Amino acid sequence: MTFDYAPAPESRAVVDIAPSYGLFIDGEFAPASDGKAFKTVSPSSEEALSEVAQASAEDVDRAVRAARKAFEKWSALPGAERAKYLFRIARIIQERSRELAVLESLDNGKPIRESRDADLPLVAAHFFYYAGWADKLDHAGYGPNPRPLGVAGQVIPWNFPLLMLAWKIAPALATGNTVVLKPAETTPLSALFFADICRQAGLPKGVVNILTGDGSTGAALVGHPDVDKVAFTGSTEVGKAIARTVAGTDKRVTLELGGKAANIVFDDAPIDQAVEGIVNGIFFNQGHVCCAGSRLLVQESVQDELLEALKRRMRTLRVGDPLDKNTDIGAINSAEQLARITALADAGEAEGAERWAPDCELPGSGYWFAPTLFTGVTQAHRIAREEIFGPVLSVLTFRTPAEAVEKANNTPYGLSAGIWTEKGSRMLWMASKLRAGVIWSNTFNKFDPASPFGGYKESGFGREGGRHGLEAYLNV
Ligand code: TAP
Repeated sequence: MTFDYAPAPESRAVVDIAPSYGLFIDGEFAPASDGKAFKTVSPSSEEALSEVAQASAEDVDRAVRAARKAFEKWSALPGAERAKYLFRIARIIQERSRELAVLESLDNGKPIRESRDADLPLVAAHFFYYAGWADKLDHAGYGPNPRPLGVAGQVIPWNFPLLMLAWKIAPALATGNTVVLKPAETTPLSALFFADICRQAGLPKGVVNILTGDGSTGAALVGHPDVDKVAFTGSTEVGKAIARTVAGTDKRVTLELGGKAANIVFDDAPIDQAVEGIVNGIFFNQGHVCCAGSRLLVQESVQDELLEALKRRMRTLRVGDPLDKNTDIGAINSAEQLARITALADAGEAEGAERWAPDCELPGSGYWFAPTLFTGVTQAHRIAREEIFGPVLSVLTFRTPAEAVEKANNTPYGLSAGIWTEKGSRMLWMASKLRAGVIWSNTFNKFDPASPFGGYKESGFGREGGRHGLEAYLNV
């Protein structure tokens, strides 16, 4: 199937999606052992893009054995040799980034502007960054001769398919581990294209194995006795189930789970800049972001001014075709996720919060949700407590910094937070009080491969990114 996108001729790009894909095990694509397969659908059109294999427990076993066999040679390679492969992969990703960006937007529903300008550059940067570490592990602060763990079983979600893959695979390979990765059921394609990139880069067979499938494939991978390390990003619910599976085994585990971040605006904040940060915080990637600024905490004295400016800005947001470069908000990833967002937004209204959304026409087919704002939200409301993982913002107010801290921390999660103020001393004081792994000030959703990312409380444990991200894959 050939997709031609872009309204402007200069941005024309093409991606070829095969009608079907096998599992990528030991350097080869092969059908599932029991022949099972499922369709992956474009959320913006509901059209099937391709059919991918559904890995069985037997396939998981085959992939883990391939990774185990490859581990012997891969872990014995000098770091500088492993680095060459990672640099090569990073460069191929850059060369193929337009193709990959279109693919990601088709399979996930995210706007091409985001996949092109955010996801893909960050994916390449992650591989470049960890390539640089591969021959310097002795200097990472973990003492001489840190050793790889072995075979890493990695399970990732659908919100940033290729970026989550990069966060998992780049540090694992740099440190000498081999991997078996399962992408989310609704977004398998970019991981399969990545498998092709591994072949293009001449990566030795079995170092990277990609198993498409559903939760049962993930569960089989996590529970496989020969997996040494489990790395998971996804919901807190599944994260807890995985923690139970690995409890009492010698597997190492890192979990990156949900969030309910507070974006806190003080009365001295530059309002226009804060509005941009709020919009980016909750509407970037349709709000399918674990660190989304889904609770806006605004100081009471500027509430009216801020909300007026925010609504004005929200009226300019364009919802629609992910492949249109003018689109700000793309499609919701699946019918299931749309139903979840709809149910929580309805609960907000039923519990007495006031719902507002700009007039915007939504496309006829596909899964869509208008950018939505709730005011009059109390801490008891479900929309203030539960992760919505969609373009829905809950607005709460505060009077004093202490009250802001108390409300921001009043959540079982602790992944991220944002602070908008002119006062440096207040930024630092707030940052010391907020129980969140990542805190942005006068910006939001800023990522850098050199910076560790991870949560407090039910947002999980372990860090990805930066020097800290190496530790998750090393015996130190
Ligand atoms: P999940 O339903 O947890 O799915 C994540 C992955 O786990 C998918 O590949 C899924 O397969 C698989 N899975 C499902 N059940 C499993 C089981 N019993 N054992 C092992 N694997 C299993 O989450 P999601 O809906 O894809 O993603 C949304 C959630 O991820 C949100 O809560 C969000 O906050 C969180 N998230 C967190 C972060 C970080 S960095 N903290 C980043 C992104 C997303 P299927 O696709 O077949 O269900």
